[in-house]
Amino acid sequence: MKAQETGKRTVQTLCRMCDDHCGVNVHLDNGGIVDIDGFAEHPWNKGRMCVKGRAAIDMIYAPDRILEPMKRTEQGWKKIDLAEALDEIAARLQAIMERDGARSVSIWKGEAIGFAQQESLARRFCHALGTPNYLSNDSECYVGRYIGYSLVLGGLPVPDYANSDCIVLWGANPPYAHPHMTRMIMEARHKGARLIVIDPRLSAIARKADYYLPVRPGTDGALALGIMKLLIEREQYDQEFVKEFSVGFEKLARYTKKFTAEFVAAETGIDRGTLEKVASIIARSRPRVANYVGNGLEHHENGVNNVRAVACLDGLLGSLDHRGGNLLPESAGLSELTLYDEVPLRHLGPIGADIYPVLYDFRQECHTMTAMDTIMSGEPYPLRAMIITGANPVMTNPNSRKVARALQQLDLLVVRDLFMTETAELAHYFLPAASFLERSELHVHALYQRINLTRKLLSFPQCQDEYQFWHDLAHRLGAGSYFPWEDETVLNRWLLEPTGISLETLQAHPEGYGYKPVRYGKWREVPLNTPSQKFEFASDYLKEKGYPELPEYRSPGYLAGSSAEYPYTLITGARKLLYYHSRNRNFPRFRKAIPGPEVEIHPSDAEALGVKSGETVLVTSEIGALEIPAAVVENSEIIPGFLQITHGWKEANVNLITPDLKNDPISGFPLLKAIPVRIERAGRP
Ligand SMILES: Nc1nc2c(c(=O)[nH]1)N[C@H]1C(S)=C(S)[C@@H](COP(=O)(O)OP(=O)(O)OC[C@H]3O[C@@H](n4cnc5c(=O)[nH]c(N)nc54)[C@H](O)[C@@H]3O)O[C@H]1N2
Ligand SMILES: Nc1nc2c(c(=O)[nH]1)N[C@H]1C(S)=C(S)[C@@H](COP(=O)(O)OP(=O)(O)OC[C@H]3O[C@@H](n4cnc5c(=O)[nH]c(N)nc54)[C@H](O)[C@@H]3O)O[C@H]1N2
Ligand code: SF4
Ligand SMILES: [Mo]
Repeated sequence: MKAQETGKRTVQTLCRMCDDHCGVNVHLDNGGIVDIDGFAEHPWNKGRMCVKGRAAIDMIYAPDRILEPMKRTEQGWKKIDLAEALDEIAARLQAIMERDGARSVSIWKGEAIGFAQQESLARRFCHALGTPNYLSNDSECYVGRYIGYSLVLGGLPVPDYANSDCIVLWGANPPYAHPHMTRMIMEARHKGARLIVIDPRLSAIARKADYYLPVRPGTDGALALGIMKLLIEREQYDQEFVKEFSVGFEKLARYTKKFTAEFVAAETGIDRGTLEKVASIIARSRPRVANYVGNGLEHHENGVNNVRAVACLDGLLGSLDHRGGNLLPESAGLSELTLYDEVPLRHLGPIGADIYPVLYDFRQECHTMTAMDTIMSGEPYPLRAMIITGANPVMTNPNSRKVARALQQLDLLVVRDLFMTETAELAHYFLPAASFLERSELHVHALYQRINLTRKLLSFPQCQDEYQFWHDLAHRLGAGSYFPWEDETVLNRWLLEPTGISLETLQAHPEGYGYKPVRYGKWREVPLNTPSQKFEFASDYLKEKGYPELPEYRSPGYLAGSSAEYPYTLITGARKLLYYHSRNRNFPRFRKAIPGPEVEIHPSDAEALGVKSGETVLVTSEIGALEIPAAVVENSEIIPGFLQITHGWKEANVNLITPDLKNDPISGFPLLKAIPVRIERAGRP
């Protein structure tokens, strides 16, 4: 690394080794980072850090990090000068667009570019080219929840755990996935809040719960409707809110009648006693009930409707925007980088918008798995080029074999990453990206309505930040006017303009600067962002599109028709503390702690199969088979008949066996958490 300075200094910024964005002190010596610890004044983490955050040093200085652009040739990878690489990429894009039109080019941003600003830059580049084909990890993450909640109440709320009397976690495991959310939950518990955890696995957070409901995957909608039936029958709901601020209540109330305790138990596996107890606790705690939905609900064929059912609870309980309930944060009002309002792109036929119109309506984003089919079929039009930044879809998208096959057929694939990933190996050009400590951007902590400026602390000569990359490429393509700002600092000033907050103010407030005080009950003054401007228990918009207007429950496939060929059900993607999707496997100390992939299996199933921990088994789904060591878990850790495999391991990539065609019809989300499989011994290790 080129030392840019001498002496020691400490800078406060945000960690982005995960999406929690904790405040951190970064200690530098002679321009190199020597230590990172928690920043005590940041309200989110209050000085604490997790082990992944400290490993930012392992990532930035990893021996296998690639710091120079590379071009794939017949003889293998060759180093190439950055300007030359950008010239060649621009020329090839130009040629592809001249032949097949701008929409033959697509952009894919991944989870590592999870700052809103970086996503917006990638989207803006689509506008610069005139292609509607923006793809992202979000079409298998978060958007299912976003759509579900937005349909009901006009946005995705954030739980006000700290002031809650009852916290209900639906398919989420904060100790591993959002460590500092756990702190708030535990503080609330300390003050007397009840914690209810709904999860087919006895997860780390489930172990701390007052009530743990081992629900069958994909059946949360039935549980939520069963709870609502009891609340409505007992008139334990917010009648004023329902009368004044909602639509569709009568229809929902009629629909819930089907969700008797017997029906709910048959679907979910949760007995009458537990259902009634949990409904009573929730009723007693209203409106200070914080329902939080994690990834567990959206990776199902009926994901959005299950999320909608849970979202309806916020209206019934009066907890929407109530202290201790679920808050709808106000926006920071930054300048808008995306241009969809000025120049709509829908008429250009975004990939997948015909099959999943709701996904496009709500997110202006294409459907990644349909894009794979489009690349291979050329239908409805050719998709020839792709730029991927901050994603590793060959590991993280369902049916990985298809993803790899499709990406290999592109005329041009450019990957921006820090490492030579399974996806980057297929690229024509590898461009080294600047990590989060090598760029400066704005981040909003919605819960506190505070804005932070992250600090650029070091740089490597050929590793461009996201802004510089899009800027330089757009300028080469004659679309420089879309990226007029000289660098990311000038861009940050422009973004801040409408807020009246200066960059200097943010620099002086590393703990974040409040842009608006948090207000409760805003819906009394400001209409909700739904078509009726009210809380929608039933949705005319969905009905018009041919979907159920109510959050209708459908039995998951494995329950509706259990199969002799695939008698087990596979859950995937439960987070491990140390690993982040396909990331962090190259940190030796992490490898030592969690050395490899495993399939988690209940002891009674293991016994029936004659399988012991550590033994290799074969897990087979409709689309493929995977050899993987077994981990026999404790008795109550998973429901018998269910298995769990975490994604991101190239040694046993579970997405080789996850299907890409069994999707939620509303969001297009893949079925990743209830896949029919069989499991058998594959011989001794
Ligand atoms: N360490 C680490 N942290 C991460 C990530 C990571 O890869 N590693 N990824 C980040 C990202 S992008 C995301 S989206 C978040 C996800 O954050 P979370 O949603 O909290 O993710 P998980 O830890 O997998 O928790 C999901 C839980 O849902 C359960 N589950 C599966 N199916 C069902 C179901 O049908 N119903 C119910 N009720 N539960 C079900 C699983 O058993 C699992 O315990 O994590 C973020 N944080
Ligand atoms: N089976 C199964 N599959 C899943 C899930 C599941 O639960 N089950 N969960 C899904 C979810 S929720 C998500 S969000 C997706 C995530 O899927 P992806 O978006 O593909 O996430 P990663 O695998 O973490 O890939 C991120 C890449 O960005 C690189 N990177 C790190 N920092 C930077 C940076 O600053 N700039 C750039 N340009 N690159 C950087 C990393 O090295 C890494 O290769 O995975 C999904 N896949
Ligand atoms: S939870 Fe850990 S990895 Fe995530 S932002 Fe905080 S310190 Fe970083
Ligand atoms: Mo995600």
